[in-house]
Amino acid sequence: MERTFLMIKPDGVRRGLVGEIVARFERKGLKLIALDLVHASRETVEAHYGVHREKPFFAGVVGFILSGPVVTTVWEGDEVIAISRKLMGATKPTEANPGTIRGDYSNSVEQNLIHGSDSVENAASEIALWYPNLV
Ligand code: D4T
Repeated sequence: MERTFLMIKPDGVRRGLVGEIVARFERKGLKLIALDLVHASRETVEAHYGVHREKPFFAGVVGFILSGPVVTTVWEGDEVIAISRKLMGATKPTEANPGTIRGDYSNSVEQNLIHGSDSVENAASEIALWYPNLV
């Protein structure tokens, strides 16, 4: 059974979209196994976006994630990584289809409401980073 790490970013919390976003994954039939509202530490967020350390948007995205509380979650299900990325929609606002979370609610590449693991390897390392005690 596959697992993924999904995080509702500060814009989603500020805009009151937590329930709406969580509901979409629940209705799809994915199983929620962890959920927390947290003020993340800089150390954790920099590690989370570590692969983007050299990118021009690195400081901006880290600062944005630190700008308010986030909702961290872990989900389980067959093909949960690919399914949840479909429900999220593309990163670029011009490519996020209507009916997806980003397509329906975001017009910003940075303030795009949600993060989701994009591979089995990244899901494992992100779950280990945010939920070191989850077995
Ligand atoms: P995350 O990792 O947040 O789920 O986003 P994606 O997987 O959809 O997109 P990504 O890895 O390409 O980008 C990581 C993160 O950086 C922000 N970002 C991205 C940004 O602020 N400016 C940019 O130009 C890009 C490409 C948004 C997501």
